[in-house]
Amino acid sequence: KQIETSLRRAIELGELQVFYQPVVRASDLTIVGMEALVRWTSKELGTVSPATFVPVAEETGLIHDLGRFVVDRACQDVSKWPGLKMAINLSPVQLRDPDFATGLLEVVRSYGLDPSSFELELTEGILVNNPTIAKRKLAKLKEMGFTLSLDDFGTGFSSIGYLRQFPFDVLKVDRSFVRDIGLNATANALIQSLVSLGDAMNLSVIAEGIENEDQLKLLRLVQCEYVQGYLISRPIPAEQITDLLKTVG
Ligand code: G
Ligand code: G
Ligand code: MN
Ligand code: NA
Repeated sequence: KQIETSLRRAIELGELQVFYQPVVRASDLTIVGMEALVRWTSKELGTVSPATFVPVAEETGLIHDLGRFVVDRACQDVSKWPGLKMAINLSPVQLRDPDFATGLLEVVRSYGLDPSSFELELTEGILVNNPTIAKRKLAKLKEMGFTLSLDDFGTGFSSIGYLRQFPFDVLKVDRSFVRDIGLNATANALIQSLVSLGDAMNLSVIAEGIENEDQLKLLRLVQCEYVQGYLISRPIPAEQITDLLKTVG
């Protein structure tokens, strides 16, 4: 309740921030895009993790305003970095709004941007309740030109056959699989399988949460195309992304 009250005010006062974490090509580490991640430093509560306040926002309906804030910020910032793809996390609750897709398209256009600059990250949770409706909504977003990515891949319980019915473009392999790289042969084989699976389904694959060189080495070996993680960069404010782009060219 305390979180709800503070969060409501934080959204109104613009107390939230959006950080960005680069996504790079595994082979040469060139930056191809970034993921927008909301951050909150509350006057009363200090730093609150999105893992804590996003669920509260979902329960209270504040996620709609929060999501709108993130999209606005992401639009303003991506304009500074032409050619880079902006990934935005969507909550299933946002997608439940029947006007969500139309509204999102309007916002993106109002900044003079094209939907093809955006990748919408969804988790399997979005598919479980009403797959028929979910399929229709995803198809609509895709038709508008948004790229769709399946986040936290490998942690859900959907079958591969089931996932194939949805129009995803990108698989984001969950960081739990990356964390286990090098622990044993099974963990390495598993990562390889997930990357192959993405290839077989004609999807781009991004491995999340890479923290060390050994993980990067294995991901290159199994020809995972894109990676993201603390080894490359933590999520950072927009100004630091701009600096980073200057130094790497
Ligand atoms: O950035 P961090 O690892 O602390 O994020 C924790 C969780 O919060 C992750 O599951 C992430 O997807 C989620 N999250 C971060 N930013 C957003 C956002 O803007 N919208 C939604 N819906 N979830 C977010
Ligand atoms: O659920 P989602 O994949 O959107 O969550 C992304 C979260 O993962 C963000 O909160 C981000 O801060 C976190 N993250 C990004 N890179 C790393 C990493 O290398 N290690 C760990 N432990 N977390 C990471
Ligand atoms: Mn994500
Ligand atoms: Na993830």
